[in-house]
Amino acid sequence: MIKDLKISSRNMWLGVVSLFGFSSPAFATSGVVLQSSDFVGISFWLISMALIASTAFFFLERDRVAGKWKTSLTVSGLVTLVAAVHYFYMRDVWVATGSTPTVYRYIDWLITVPLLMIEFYLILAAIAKVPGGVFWRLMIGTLVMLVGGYVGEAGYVDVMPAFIVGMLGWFYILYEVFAGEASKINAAQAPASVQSAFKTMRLIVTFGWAIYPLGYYFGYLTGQDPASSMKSLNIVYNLADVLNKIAFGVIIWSVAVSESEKK
Ligand SMILES: *C/C=C(C)/C=C/C=C(C)/C=C/C1=C(C)CCCC1(C)C
Repeated sequence: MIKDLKISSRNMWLGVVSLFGFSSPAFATSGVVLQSSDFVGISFWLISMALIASTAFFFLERDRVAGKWKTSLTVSGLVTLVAAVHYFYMRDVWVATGSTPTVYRYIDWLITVPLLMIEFYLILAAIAKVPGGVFWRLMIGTLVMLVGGYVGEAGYVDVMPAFIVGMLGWFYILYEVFAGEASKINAAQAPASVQSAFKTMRLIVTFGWAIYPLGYYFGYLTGQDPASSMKSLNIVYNLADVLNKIAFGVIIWSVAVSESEKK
């Protein structure tokens, strides 16, 4: 009896679908529809759908990989799921009011960025013994980066000093994955496929993540008029999310599949 309650990937996915099914009517209440000229709004729509599809994909593909990789795929699916729900709200704010959904954006990042950092830890933990300090240092870097960004974008602190604090948090993460303990464990103990995934993941954290401070720069630091700078800000953040949430998950999926099929 009890063992029938075991949660399979398929049941997990059915749960998610029903969640979306029940909650979606609530999002159509603003009364304003998407305009064909609203390219930022269109990007919110496209990406919210891509995030749902990715969530289904990562959860279903759990069945295909070896046990020690399943958590990594679950976490990838959670990242895209949490982001999808936030995109529904952000999309409505943008389409209905034309204003930047800063609070939803940062609540999303506050959950998804730590989950992405956990992925680094998990892919190493699948193949080696990793001290907890690695995990905490990645978390501290994340918090400094996001709190810096938020107090700047929400107007609590001048945009420039807030930006600098955020950059320092990001550099600290880069230090950990390129020169710190995480990178040493990877170089010393990981099999070739994990090493190459780790390297690709850290390139994403370097170049993919660099798109966000660029978005902030175009949004707040160029002195353009706010109507057009808010368009650039949102389109840049949206495109960055495709790479850093969906592509990042696909990389993990591909190493998990290739390591699982190895005999
Ligand atoms: C899924 C969401 C992700 C991966 C978000 C990442 C966000 C960043 C890397 C943000 C970085 C920022 C700085 C490095 C400086 C300050 C401004 C931020 C917060 C945009």
